[in-house]
Amino acid sequence: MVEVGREFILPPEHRPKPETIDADNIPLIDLSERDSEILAAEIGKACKNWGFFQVINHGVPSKCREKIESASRKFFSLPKEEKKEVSRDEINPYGYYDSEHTKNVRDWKEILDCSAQSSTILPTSHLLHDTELKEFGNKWPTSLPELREAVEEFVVEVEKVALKLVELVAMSLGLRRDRLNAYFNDQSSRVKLNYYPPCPLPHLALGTGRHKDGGALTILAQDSVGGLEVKRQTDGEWILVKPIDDAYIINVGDMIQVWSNDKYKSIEHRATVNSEKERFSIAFFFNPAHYTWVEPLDELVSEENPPRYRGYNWGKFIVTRNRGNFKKLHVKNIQISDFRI
Ligand SMILES: O=C(O)CCC(=O)C(=O)O
Repeated sequence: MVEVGREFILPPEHRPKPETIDADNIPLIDLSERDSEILAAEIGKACKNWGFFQVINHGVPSKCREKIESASRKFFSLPKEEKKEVSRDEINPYGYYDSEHTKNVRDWKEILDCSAQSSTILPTSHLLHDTELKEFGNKWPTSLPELREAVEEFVVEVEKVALKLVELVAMSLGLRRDRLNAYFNDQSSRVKLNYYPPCPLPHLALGTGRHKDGGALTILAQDSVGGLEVKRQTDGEWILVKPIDDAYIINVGDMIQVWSNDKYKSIEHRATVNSEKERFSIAFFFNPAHYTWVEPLDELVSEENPPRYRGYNWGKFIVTRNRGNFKKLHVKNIQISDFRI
């Protein structure tokens, strides 16, 4: 039997409950609706009430999804030494890793992080006075060329959905449709393949600990096993996101929370594990360029509604967050609430 080390064990208040409560699913939005005003209103409502929704008829070909899901399964079933040949490290955030931490507790999972572009420029240090930048590329396993192909094809498709969603979010906030587009010209978007092996003590550990996403928005493909839970805003209960075939789960990231000056909230979520089945998910984090200065948008603040956040640099934010994912630190992970005025 596989041992669950102490580093995986959560404090009692953050352990998953044995039973999930019976609740409606998060909102489901059909992206084939042609009237963009109607769509924007639906999306605005979902962002406000849940910070999460699922989309169908999104335009990502199912073949593309099947290809990346199959390549991901093959990758994680490679021998450990082969996966370790493409490991990430403390500075380069792209590659394989089996010891990711969330809020200083180890997650029960293995991951492969990929730059969505052929390479991404990021700061090399979280320290504010250190201005060095470096271009980081992907590492691919030589025995699985289809993985690179699958990730690259997936990015092309999913990025179209991300841009469409960002435009609809802008419209829903009463902004020009393309108001947010330029932030993504030199994007630092990332694809993360998650593999959650069966866990003998699923009530004591999590596959991904509770967290909020730091970027603009996230697009997630989960398999049919299920495990993603979202914190319901009305009562703080953890709600299971029931898998829907070929749907994608969308969530508002911290950046939209800040841009919208709290009109939309980035919501805590987590992934539970189970003792019988392995689970896979694929996340696309839609992130802007490292040099992006994030602050409430001018159009959305006023004398009556003053900015609720001080501005911050995205590159430093994400590099600080990545540091906390890499290993257990003895300081609290950086949070958007640290920038609250
Ligand atoms: O696997 C999931 O359902 C959630 C994954 C997640 O939240 C993440 O990778 O940040």
